[in-house]
Amino acid sequence: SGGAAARGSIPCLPHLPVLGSLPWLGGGLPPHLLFTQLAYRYGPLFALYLGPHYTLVVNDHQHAREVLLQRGKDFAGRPNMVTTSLLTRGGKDIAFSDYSPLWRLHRRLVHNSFTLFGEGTSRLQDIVFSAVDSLCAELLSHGTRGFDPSPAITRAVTNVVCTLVFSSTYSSGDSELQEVIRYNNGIVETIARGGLVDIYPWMKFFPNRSLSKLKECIAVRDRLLSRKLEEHKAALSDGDPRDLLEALLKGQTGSGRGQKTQGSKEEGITDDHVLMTAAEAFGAGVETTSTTLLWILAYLLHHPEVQERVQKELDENIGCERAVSVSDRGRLPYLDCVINEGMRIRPVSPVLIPHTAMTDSSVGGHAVRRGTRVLVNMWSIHHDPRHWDKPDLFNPDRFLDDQGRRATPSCFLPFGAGPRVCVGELLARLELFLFLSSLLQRMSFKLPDGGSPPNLQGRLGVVLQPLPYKAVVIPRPGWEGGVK
Ligand code: HEM
Ligand code: PLO
Repeated sequence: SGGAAARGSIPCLPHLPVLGSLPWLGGGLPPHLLFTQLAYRYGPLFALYLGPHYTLVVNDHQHAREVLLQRGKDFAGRPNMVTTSLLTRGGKDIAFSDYSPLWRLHRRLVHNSFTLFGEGTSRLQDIVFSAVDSLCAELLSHGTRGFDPSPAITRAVTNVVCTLVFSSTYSSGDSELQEVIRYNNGIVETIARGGLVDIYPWMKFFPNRSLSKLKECIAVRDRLLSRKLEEHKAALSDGDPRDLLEALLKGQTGSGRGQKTQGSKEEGITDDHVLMTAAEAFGAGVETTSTTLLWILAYLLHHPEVQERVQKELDENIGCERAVSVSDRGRLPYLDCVINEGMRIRPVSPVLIPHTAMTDSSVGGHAVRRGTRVLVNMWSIHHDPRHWDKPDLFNPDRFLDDQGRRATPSCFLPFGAGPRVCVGELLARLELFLFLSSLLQRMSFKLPDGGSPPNLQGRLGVVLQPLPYKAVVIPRPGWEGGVK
Protein backbone atom coordinates (compact mmCIF):
# COMPACT_ATOMS: atom_id res chain seq x y z
CA SER A 1 0.00 0.00 0.00
CA GLY A 2 2.90 2.38 0.64
CA GLY A 3 4.04 1.62 -2.89
CA ALA A 4 7.62 1.31 -3.91
CA ALA A 5 9.53 4.11 -2.24
CA ALA A 6 10.70 6.63 -4.79
CA ARG A 7 14.47 6.83 -4.96
CA GLY A 8 15.64 9.15 -2.24
CA SER A 9 12.42 9.28 -0.28
CA ILE A 10 12.22 8.22 3.36
CA PRO A 11 11.71 4.44 3.64
CA CYS A 12 8.25 3.69 5.00
CA LEU A 13 6.73 0.59 6.59
CA PRO A 14 3.68 -0.88 4.86
CA HIS A 15 0.33 0.31 6.22
CA LEU A 16 -3.43 -0.24 6.07
CA PRO A 17 -6.24 2.27 6.46
CA VAL A 18 -7.19 2.90 10.12
CA LEU A 19 -4.71 0.37 11.56
CA GLY A 20 -1.71 2.02 9.96
CA SER A 21 1.50 0.01 10.28
CA LEU A 22 0.31 -1.83 13.40
CA PRO A 23 0.20 -5.30 11.72
CA TRP A 24 3.89 -4.93 10.85
CA LEU A 25 5.05 -3.88 14.29
CA GLY A 26 5.07 -7.37 15.76
CA GLY A 27 3.99 -7.93 19.34
CA GLY A 28 5.69 -7.29 22.56
CA LEU A 29 8.71 -5.07 22.08
CA PRO A 30 8.48 -1.59 23.63
CA PRO A 31 8.74 1.23 21.04
CA HIS A 32 12.38 2.22 21.66
CA LEU A 33 13.60 -1.35 21.11
CA LEU A 34 11.22 -2.00 18.22
CA PHE A 35 12.36 1.17 16.43
CA THR A 36 16.01 0.29 17.03
CA GLN A 37 15.38 -3.08 15.42
CA LEU A 38 13.47 -1.56 12.49
CA ALA A 39 16.34 0.88 11.92
CA TYR A 40 18.59 -2.08 11.06
CA ARG A 41 16.21 -2.98 8.25
CA TYR A 42 15.00 0.42 7.04
CA GLY A 43 17.93 2.65 7.92
CA PRO A 44 18.27 5.22 10.71
CA LEU A 45 15.52 7.48 9.33
CA PHE A 46 12.28 5.73 8.45
CA ALA A 47 8.56 6.36 8.52
CA LEU A 48 5.50 4.42 9.64
CA TYR A 49 1.83 5.03 10.21
CA LEU A 50 0.66 5.13 13.81
CA GLY A 51 -3.03 4.70 13.11
CA PRO A 52 -3.78 7.40 10.58
CA HIS A 53 -0.70 9.47 11.43
CA TYR A 54 2.33 9.45 9.16
CA THR A 55 5.24 9.45 11.64
CA LEU A 56 8.98 9.83 11.14
CA VAL A 57 11.31 7.90 13.41
CA VAL A 58 14.81 9.30 13.88
CA ASN A 59 17.40 6.84 15.16
CA ASP A 60 20.77 8.55 14.74
CA HIS A 61 22.28 11.66 16.22
CA GLN A 62 22.89 13.57 12.96
CA HIS A 63 19.20 13.51 12.04
CA ALA A 64 18.23 14.11 15.67
CA ARG A 65 20.39 17.25 15.78
CA GLU A 66 18.76 18.44 12.60
CA VAL A 67 15.25 17.96 14.02
CA LEU A 68 15.97 19.30 17.51
CA LEU A 69 18.60 21.99 16.84
CA GLN A 70 19.26 23.09 13.23
CA ARG A 71 15.57 23.05 12.33
CA GLY A 72 14.41 23.02 15.93
CA LYS A 73 11.77 25.71 15.41
CA ASP A 74 10.23 23.86 12.48
CA PHE A 75 9.80 20.78 14.63
CA ALA A 76 8.80 22.38 17.95
CA GLY A 77 5.12 21.38 17.67
CA ARG A 78 3.37 18.71 19.73
CA PRO A 79 0.57 16.43 18.54
CA ASN A 80 -2.78 16.46 20.24
CA MET A 81 -3.26 13.25 22.24
CA VAL A 82 -6.26 12.05 24.20
CA THR A 83 -4.65 11.26 27.55
CA THR A 84 -2.25 14.17 27.71
CA SER A 85 -5.00 16.54 26.64
CA LEU A 86 -7.08 15.32 29.59
CA LEU A 87 -4.06 15.68 31.86
CA THR A 88 -3.34 19.26 30.81
CA ARG A 89 -6.83 20.69 30.15
CA GLY A 90 -6.17 20.77 26.44
CA GLY A 91 -2.50 21.75 26.50
CA LYS A 92 -2.34 24.47 29.16
CA ASP A 93 1.04 23.12 30.27
CA ILE A 94 4.56 23.25 28.81
CA ALA A 95 5.45 19.71 27.76
CA PHE A 96 2.31 18.64 25.87
CA SER A 97 1.17 22.02 24.61
CA ASP A 98 1.56 22.79 20.92
CA TYR A 99 3.84 25.65 19.89
CA SER A 100 2.25 29.12 20.16
CA PRO A 101 3.29 32.62 21.23
CA LEU A 102 1.54 32.06 24.56
CA TRP A 103 3.41 28.78 25.03
CA ARG A 104 6.71 30.60 24.48
CA LEU A 105 5.85 33.23 27.08
CA HIS A 106 4.71 30.53 29.46
CA ARG A 107 7.83 28.40 28.95
CA ARG A 108 10.10 31.41 29.47
CA LEU A 109 8.33 32.25 32.72
CA VAL A 110 8.82 28.71 34.05
CA HIS A 111 12.40 28.63 32.84
CA ASN A 112 13.23 31.91 34.58
CA SER A 113 11.66 30.73 37.82
CA PHE A 114 13.76 27.57 37.75
CA THR A 115 16.91 29.55 37.10
CA LEU A 116 16.01 31.65 40.12
CA PHE A 117 16.05 28.55 42.33
CA GLY A 118 18.95 26.97 40.48
CA GLU A 119 22.68 27.19 40.40
CA GLY A 120 23.01 30.82 41.46
CA THR A 121 21.36 30.51 44.84
CA SER A 122 21.94 28.31 47.83
CA ARG A 123 18.20 27.83 48.21
CA LEU A 124 17.89 24.68 46.18
CA GLN A 125 20.92 23.27 47.90
CA ASP A 126 19.39 23.82 51.33
CA ILE A 127 16.16 22.22 50.19
CA VAL A 128 17.99 19.16 48.90
CA PHE A 129 20.10 18.97 52.06
CA SER A 130 17.17 18.62 54.37
CA ALA A 131 15.67 15.97 52.07
CA VAL A 132 19.01 14.14 51.98
CA ASP A 133 19.33 14.09 55.76
CA SER A 134 15.97 12.47 56.29
CA LEU A 135 16.53 10.12 53.33
CA CYS A 136 19.81 8.92 54.86
CA ALA A 137 18.23 8.36 58.23
CA GLU A 138 15.39 6.43 56.63
CA LEU A 139 17.67 4.26 54.47
CA LEU A 140 19.92 3.43 57.43
CA SER A 141 16.95 2.50 59.61
CA HIS A 142 16.59 -0.83 57.78
CA GLY A 143 19.68 -2.29 59.46
CA THR A 144 21.13 -5.24 57.58
CA ARG A 145 17.88 -6.32 55.97
CA GLY A 146 17.45 -6.00 52.21
CA PHE A 147 14.75 -3.50 51.20
CA ASP A 148 13.39 -1.68 48.16
CA PRO A 149 14.93 1.84 48.18
CA SER A 150 12.24 3.20 45.88
CA PRO A 151 9.64 4.52 48.40
CA ALA A 152 12.21 6.45 50.44
CA ILE A 153 13.80 7.96 47.33
CA THR A 154 10.43 8.90 45.88
CA ARG A 155 9.46 10.64 49.09
CA ALA A 156 12.75 12.55 49.28
CA VAL A 157 12.49 13.73 45.68
CA THR A 158 8.81 14.58 46.14
CA ASN A 159 9.71 16.75 49.11
CA VAL A 160 12.30 18.69 47.11
CA VAL A 161 9.81 19.42 44.33
CA CYS A 162 7.09 20.16 46.85
CA THR A 163 9.24 22.80 48.50
CA LEU A 164 10.14 24.35 45.17
CA VAL A 165 6.60 24.42 43.85
CA PHE A 166 4.51 25.01 47.01
CA SER A 167 6.94 25.69 49.89
CA SER A 168 5.65 22.69 51.78
CA THR A 169 7.19 19.40 52.87
CA TYR A 170 5.81 16.12 54.10
CA SER A 171 7.03 13.80 56.80
CA SER A 172 7.03 10.06 56.30
CA GLY A 173 3.49 8.69 56.38
CA ASP A 174 1.77 12.08 55.94
CA SER A 175 -1.71 11.45 54.58
CA GLU A 176 -1.57 14.20 51.95
CA LEU A 177 1.75 12.80 50.75
CA GLN A 178 0.18 9.35 50.43
CA GLU A 179 -2.60 10.91 48.38
CA VAL A 180 -0.09 12.66 46.10
CA ILE A 181 1.90 9.47 45.58
CA ARG A 182 -1.28 7.49 44.92
CA TYR A 183 -2.69 9.85 42.29
CA ASN A 184 0.70 10.23 40.67
CA ASN A 185 1.13 6.45 40.37
CA GLY A 186 -2.36 6.25 38.92
CA ILE A 187 -1.50 8.80 36.24
CA VAL A 188 1.81 7.12 35.49
CA GLU A 189 0.06 3.76 35.05
CA THR A 190 -2.67 5.04 32.79
CA ILE A 191 -1.11 7.73 30.69
CA ALA A 192 1.54 5.57 28.92
CA ARG A 193 2.62 7.87 26.13
CA GLY A 194 2.26 6.29 22.72
CA GLY A 195 -0.20 3.78 24.11
CA LEU A 196 -3.26 2.75 22.14
CA VAL A 197 -5.56 5.50 23.36
CA ASP A 198 -3.18 8.10 22.10
CA ILE A 199 -2.59 6.52 18.71
CA TYR A 200 -6.27 5.90 18.01
CA PRO A 201 -8.13 9.02 19.10
CA TRP A 202 -11.50 7.44 18.33
CA MET A 203 -11.00 5.13 21.30
CA LYS A 204 -12.06 7.97 23.57
CA PHE A 205 -15.61 7.25 22.56
CA PHE A 206 -15.23 3.77 24.03
CA PRO A 207 -13.89 4.73 27.43
CA ASN A 208 -12.10 1.83 29.04
CA ARG A 209 -11.23 1.29 32.65
CA SER A 210 -7.86 2.86 32.32
CA LEU A 211 -9.28 6.12 31.00
CA SER A 212 -11.75 6.40 33.88
CA LYS A 213 -8.98 5.68 36.36
CA LEU A 214 -6.94 8.46 34.77
CA LYS A 215 -9.88 10.84 35.10
CA GLU A 216 -10.30 9.90 38.76
CA CYS A 217 -6.63 10.57 39.50
CA ILE A 218 -6.75 13.88 37.66
CA ALA A 219 -9.77 14.91 39.76
CA VAL A 220 -7.90 14.11 43.00
CA ARG A 221 -4.89 16.06 41.73
CA ASP A 222 -7.03 19.04 40.75
CA ARG A 223 -8.73 19.22 44.14
CA LEU A 224 -5.40 19.19 45.94
CA LEU A 225 -3.78 21.73 43.62
CA SER A 226 -6.72 24.13 43.60
CA ARG A 227 -6.53 24.28 47.36
CA LYS A 228 -2.80 25.11 47.18
CA LEU A 229 -3.50 27.73 44.54
CA GLU A 230 -6.16 29.46 46.66
CA GLU A 231 -3.86 29.43 49.70
CA HIS A 232 -1.09 31.01 47.63
CA LYS A 233 -3.36 33.66 46.14
CA ALA A 234 -4.49 34.65 49.62
CA ALA A 235 -0.92 34.90 50.90
CA LEU A 236 0.63 36.55 47.84
CA SER A 237 3.17 39.14 48.99
CA ASP A 238 5.43 41.72 47.37
CA GLY A 239 9.08 40.91 46.84
CA ASP A 240 10.78 37.82 45.53
CA PRO A 241 8.54 34.83 44.89
CA ARG A 242 9.05 32.13 47.52
CA ASP A 243 8.19 29.24 45.18
CA LEU A 244 7.20 28.34 41.61
CA LEU A 245 3.50 28.77 42.24
CA GLU A 246 4.09 32.33 43.47
CA ALA A 247 6.41 33.07 40.56
CA LEU A 248 3.69 31.95 38.15
CA LEU A 249 0.99 33.97 39.90
CA LYS A 250 3.22 37.04 39.77
CA GLY A 251 4.09 36.36 36.13
CA GLN A 252 0.38 36.27 35.33
CA THR A 253 -0.01 39.90 36.26
CA GLY A 254 2.58 40.83 33.68
CA SER A 255 0.56 39.14 30.98
CA GLY A 256 -2.82 40.61 31.86
CA ARG A 257 -3.73 38.28 34.70
CA GLY A 258 -5.63 35.87 32.56
CA GLN A 259 -7.92 38.47 31.07
CA LYS A 260 -8.51 38.41 27.37
CA THR A 261 -6.23 41.02 25.87
CA GLN A 262 -8.09 43.83 24.20
CA GLY A 263 -8.81 43.44 20.53
CA SER A 264 -7.45 39.90 20.42
CA LYS A 265 -8.97 36.54 21.12
CA GLU A 266 -5.62 35.39 22.43
CA GLU A 267 -5.72 34.65 26.15
CA GLY A 268 -2.92 35.28 28.64
CA ILE A 269 -1.65 32.92 31.29
CA THR A 270 -4.83 31.83 33.06
CA ASP A 271 -5.32 30.14 36.42
CA ASP A 272 -5.66 26.91 34.45
CA HIS A 273 -2.17 27.45 33.04
CA VAL A 274 -0.76 28.09 36.50
CA LEU A 275 -2.41 24.96 37.86
CA MET A 276 -1.29 22.78 34.96
CA THR A 277 2.28 24.05 35.16
CA ALA A 278 2.53 23.42 38.88
CA ALA A 279 1.13 19.92 38.33
CA GLU A 280 3.60 19.26 35.54
CA ALA A 281 6.67 20.54 37.37
CA PHE A 282 5.58 18.29 40.17
CA GLY A 283 5.06 15.22 37.97
CA ALA A 284 8.18 15.75 35.88
CA GLY A 285 10.31 16.58 38.88
CA VAL A 286 9.38 13.44 40.77
CA GLU A 287 9.23 10.75 38.09
CA THR A 288 12.41 11.62 36.21
CA THR A 289 14.77 12.31 39.10
CA SER A 290 13.73 9.37 41.26
CA THR A 291 13.85 6.98 38.30
CA THR A 292 17.33 8.17 37.30
CA LEU A 293 18.57 7.73 40.88
CA LEU A 294 17.13 4.21 41.02
CA TRP A 295 18.80 3.29 37.71
CA ILE A 296 22.17 4.54 38.90
CA LEU A 297 21.90 2.67 42.20
CA ALA A 298 20.90 -0.47 40.28
CA TYR A 299 24.03 -0.19 38.14
CA LEU A 300 26.21 0.47 41.19
CA LEU A 301 24.94 -2.81 42.66
CA HIS A 302 26.12 -4.52 39.48
CA HIS A 303 29.44 -2.65 39.50
CA PRO A 304 30.78 -2.37 43.07
CA GLU A 305 34.13 -1.23 41.62
CA VAL A 306 32.43 1.91 40.25
CA GLN A 307 30.86 2.65 43.62
CA GLU A 308 34.25 2.25 45.32
CA ARG A 309 35.87 4.62 42.85
CA VAL A 310 33.22 7.30 43.47
CA GLN A 311 33.75 6.88 47.21
CA LYS A 312 37.51 7.14 46.79
CA GLU A 313 37.00 10.37 44.86
CA LEU A 314 34.74 11.65 47.65
CA ASP A 315 37.22 10.65 50.37
CA GLU A 316 40.14 12.33 48.62
CA ASN A 317 38.37 15.56 47.72
CA ILE A 318 35.75 16.08 50.42
CA GLY A 319 36.52 13.78 53.32
CA CYS A 320 33.95 12.82 55.93
CA GLU A 321 34.11 15.97 58.04
CA ARG A 322 31.68 18.04 56.01
CA ALA A 323 28.74 17.60 53.64
CA VAL A 324 29.19 17.90 49.86
CA SER A 325 27.98 21.16 48.33
CA VAL A 326 27.22 22.48 44.85
CA SER A 327 30.61 24.15 44.68
CA ASP A 328 32.29 20.73 44.90
CA ARG A 329 31.02 19.68 41.48
CA GLY A 330 34.30 20.51 39.77
CA ARG A 331 36.14 18.33 42.27
CA LEU A 332 34.12 15.22 41.55
CA PRO A 333 34.48 14.54 37.81
CA TYR A 334 34.09 10.78 38.11
CA LEU A 335 30.76 11.10 39.89
CA ASP A 336 29.58 13.31 37.03
CA CYS A 337 30.59 10.58 34.59
CA VAL A 338 28.63 8.00 36.57
CA ILE A 339 25.53 10.21 36.39
CA ASN A 340 25.98 10.74 32.65
CA GLU A 341 26.57 7.07 32.01
CA GLY A 342 23.40 6.20 33.93
CA MET A 343 21.38 8.62 31.79
CA ARG A 344 23.02 7.31 28.61
CA ILE A 345 22.46 3.63 29.19
CA ARG A 346 18.93 3.99 30.58
CA PRO A 347 17.41 7.29 29.36
CA VAL A 348 14.22 7.84 31.35
CA SER A 349 12.57 9.24 28.22
CA PRO A 350 13.82 6.85 25.51
CA VAL A 351 11.75 8.33 22.64
CA LEU A 352 11.39 11.86 24.08
CA ILE A 353 7.93 13.39 23.69
CA PRO A 354 6.50 13.30 20.14
CA HIS A 355 7.34 16.38 18.03
CA THR A 356 5.39 17.67 15.02
CA ALA A 357 6.45 19.76 12.04
CA MET A 358 5.02 23.28 12.38
CA THR A 359 5.69 24.09 8.71
CA ASP A 360 6.84 22.25 5.62
CA SER A 361 10.48 21.44 6.33
CA SER A 362 13.09 18.77 5.69
CA VAL A 363 15.19 16.10 7.38
CA GLY A 364 18.32 14.65 5.78
CA GLY A 365 17.47 16.44 2.56
CA HIS A 366 14.01 14.83 2.37
CA ALA A 367 10.97 17.08 2.26
CA VAL A 368 8.72 16.77 5.33
CA ARG A 369 5.16 18.05 5.32
CA ARG A 370 3.69 20.31 7.94
CA GLY A 371 1.91 18.28 10.62
CA THR A 372 4.18 15.25 10.31
CA ARG A 373 4.89 13.60 13.64
CA VAL A 374 8.51 12.97 14.56
CA LEU A 375 9.74 10.51 17.17
CA VAL A 376 13.36 10.88 18.25
CA ASN A 377 14.63 7.52 19.46
CA MET A 378 17.21 8.55 22.04
CA TRP A 379 17.65 4.92 23.03
CA SER A 380 19.15 3.96 19.67
CA ILE A 381 21.29 7.13 19.66
CA HIS A 382 22.62 6.29 23.13
CA HIS A 383 23.30 2.68 22.05
CA ASP A 384 24.66 3.36 18.57
CA PRO A 385 27.66 1.00 18.14
CA ARG A 386 29.19 3.40 15.59
CA HIS A 387 29.61 6.01 18.33
CA TRP A 388 29.83 4.08 21.56
CA ASP A 389 32.29 1.29 22.23
CA LYS A 390 30.38 -1.70 23.71
CA PRO A 391 27.20 0.39 24.17
CA ASP A 392 25.56 -2.14 26.50
CA LEU A 393 28.40 -1.94 28.99
CA PHE A 394 28.08 0.45 31.97
CA ASN A 395 31.39 2.30 31.70
CA PRO A 396 31.54 5.84 33.16
CA ASP A 397 35.09 6.27 31.83
CA ARG A 398 33.68 6.87 28.35
CA PHE A 399 32.80 10.38 29.55
CA LEU A 400 36.46 11.20 30.26
CA ASP A 401 38.90 12.23 27.52
CA ASP A 402 42.56 11.16 27.24
CA GLN A 403 43.62 13.74 29.83
CA GLY A 404 41.04 12.54 32.33
CA ARG A 405 38.84 15.60 31.78
CA ARG A 406 35.10 15.46 31.34
CA ALA A 407 33.94 15.29 27.75
CA THR A 408 30.38 15.26 26.46
CA PRO A 409 30.00 13.35 23.17
CA SER A 410 27.62 14.88 20.63
CA CYS A 411 25.44 11.76 20.61
CA PHE A 412 24.56 12.17 24.29
CA LEU A 413 21.27 14.09 24.64
CA PRO A 414 19.35 12.77 27.67
CA PHE A 415 17.45 16.06 28.03
CA GLY A 416 16.77 16.55 24.33
CA ALA A 417 17.96 19.82 22.75
CA GLY A 418 16.71 23.00 21.10
CA PRO A 419 13.43 24.86 21.70
CA ARG A 420 11.89 21.80 23.42
CA VAL A 421 14.88 20.94 25.59
CA CYS A 422 13.95 19.90 29.13
CA VAL A 423 13.26 23.00 31.25
CA GLY A 424 14.27 21.12 34.38
CA GLU A 425 17.75 20.13 33.23
CA LEU A 426 19.63 22.43 35.60
CA LEU A 427 17.47 21.43 38.51
CA ALA A 428 17.70 17.74 37.68
CA ARG A 429 21.49 17.80 37.35
CA LEU A 430 21.87 19.62 40.64
CA GLU A 431 19.57 17.21 42.43
CA LEU A 432 21.25 14.13 40.98
CA PHE A 433 24.65 15.46 42.00
CA LEU A 434 23.66 16.40 45.54
CA PHE A 435 21.66 13.23 46.21
CA LEU A 436 24.26 10.82 44.87
CA SER A 437 27.28 12.52 46.39
CA SER A 438 25.65 12.74 49.81
CA LEU A 439 24.38 9.16 49.72
CA LEU A 440 27.70 7.66 48.63
CA GLN A 441 29.67 9.78 51.07
CA ARG A 442 27.61 8.47 53.94
CA MET A 443 26.78 4.87 52.97
CA SER A 444 27.51 1.95 50.68
CA PHE A 445 24.91 0.04 48.70
CA LYS A 446 25.29 -3.74 48.61
CA LEU A 447 23.31 -6.72 47.43
CA PRO A 448 21.46 -8.59 50.19
CA ASP A 449 23.10 -11.92 51.12
CA GLY A 450 22.20 -14.44 48.45
CA GLY A 451 20.09 -11.82 46.67
CA SER A 452 20.29 -11.53 42.89
CA PRO A 453 21.40 -8.27 41.28
CA PRO A 454 18.70 -5.92 39.93
CA ASN A 455 17.09 -6.72 36.61
CA LEU A 456 18.37 -4.06 34.20
CA GLN A 457 15.82 -4.57 31.44
CA GLY A 458 13.43 -1.94 32.61
CA ARG A 459 9.75 -1.43 31.99
CA LEU A 460 8.46 1.35 29.80
CA GLY A 461 5.56 3.31 31.20
CA VAL A 462 5.50 7.06 31.02
CA VAL A 463 9.22 6.81 31.79
CA LEU A 464 11.61 3.86 31.48
CA GLN A 465 11.77 2.42 35.01
CA PRO A 466 13.82 -0.33 36.62
CA LEU A 467 11.85 -3.25 38.04
CA PRO A 468 11.73 -3.18 41.85
CA TYR A 469 14.89 -4.48 43.50
CA LYS A 470 16.35 -4.88 46.97
CA ALA A 471 19.53 -3.46 48.44
CA VAL A 472 21.31 -3.38 51.78
CA VAL A 473 22.69 -0.11 53.08
CA ILE A 474 25.84 0.03 55.21
CA PRO A 475 26.90 3.30 56.90
CA ARG A 476 30.42 4.46 56.09
CA PRO A 477 32.78 5.21 58.99
CA GLY A 478 31.73 8.38 60.78
CA TRP A 479 28.18 8.34 59.38
CA GLU A 480 26.54 5.65 61.51
CA GLY A 481 23.58 7.86 62.34
CA GLY A 482 23.15 9.10 58.77
CA VAL A 483 23.67 12.77 59.68
CA LYS A 484 26.32 14.94 61.28
C1 HEM B 1 11.03 17.73 28.70
C2 HEM B 1 14.41 14.63 30.22
C3 HEM B 1 13.92 16.28 34.75
C4 HEM B 1 10.49 19.33 33.24
C5 HEM B 1 11.95 16.73 28.73
C6 HEM B 1 12.32 15.92 27.59
C7 HEM B 1 13.28 15.06 28.03
C8 HEM B 1 13.51 15.32 29.43
C9 HEM B 1 14.01 14.03 27.19
C10 HEM B 1 11.68 15.98 26.21
C11 HEM B 1 12.44 16.76 25.19
C12 HEM B 1 11.76 16.72 23.85
O1 HEM B 1 10.59 16.38 23.74
O2 HEM B 1 12.43 17.01 22.84
C13 HEM B 1 14.56 14.80 31.57
C14 HEM B 1 15.48 14.04 32.40
C15 HEM B 1 15.33 14.51 33.68
C16 HEM B 1 14.32 15.55 33.65
C17 HEM B 1 16.42 12.96 31.88
C18 HEM B 1 16.02 14.09 34.96
C19 HEM B 1 16.99 13.25 35.07
C20 HEM B 1 12.99 17.28 34.73
C21 HEM B 1 12.61 18.08 35.87
C22 HEM B 1 11.64 18.93 35.44
C23 HEM B 1 11.41 18.67 34.03
C24 HEM B 1 13.23 17.97 37.26
C25 HEM B 1 10.89 20.00 36.18
C26 HEM B 1 10.86 20.19 37.42
C27 HEM B 1 10.34 19.16 31.89
C28 HEM B 1 9.38 19.87 31.07
C29 HEM B 1 9.54 19.43 29.74
C30 HEM B 1 10.60 18.43 29.80
C31 HEM B 1 8.38 20.92 31.54
C32 HEM B 1 8.81 19.88 28.49
C33 HEM B 1 9.60 20.90 27.70
C34 HEM B 1 8.91 21.33 26.43
O3 HEM B 1 8.16 20.54 25.85
O4 HEM B 1 9.10 22.48 26.00
N1 HEM B 1 12.69 16.34 29.83
N2 HEM B 1 13.89 15.69 32.36
N3 HEM B 1 12.25 17.67 33.65
N4 HEM B 1 11.06 18.30 31.09
FE1 HEM B 1 12.54 17.08 31.70
C1 PLO C 1 4.28 12.01 35.35
C2 PLO C 1 3.03 11.77 36.16
C3 PLO C 1 2.44 13.09 36.63
O1 PLO C 1 1.31 12.88 37.43
C4 PLO C 1 2.13 13.96 35.43
C5 PLO C 1 3.34 14.16 34.57
C6 PLO C 1 3.67 15.40 34.15
C7 PLO C 1 4.82 15.71 33.28
C8 PLO C 1 5.47 14.51 32.60
C9 PLO C 1 5.52 13.35 33.62
C10 PLO C 1 4.10 12.95 34.13
C11 PLO C 1 6.32 12.16 33.07
C12 PLO C 1 7.69 12.54 32.52
C13 PLO C 1 7.61 13.68 31.50
C14 PLO C 1 6.89 14.85 32.15
C15 PLO C 1 7.13 16.00 31.20
C16 PLO C 1 8.57 15.76 30.72
C17 PLO C 1 8.97 14.37 31.19
C18 PLO C 1 6.91 13.18 30.24
C19 PLO C 1 3.28 12.25 33.06
C20 PLO C 1 9.86 13.62 30.24
C21 PLO C 1 10.89 12.74 30.79
O2 PLO C 1 9.80 13.72 29.05
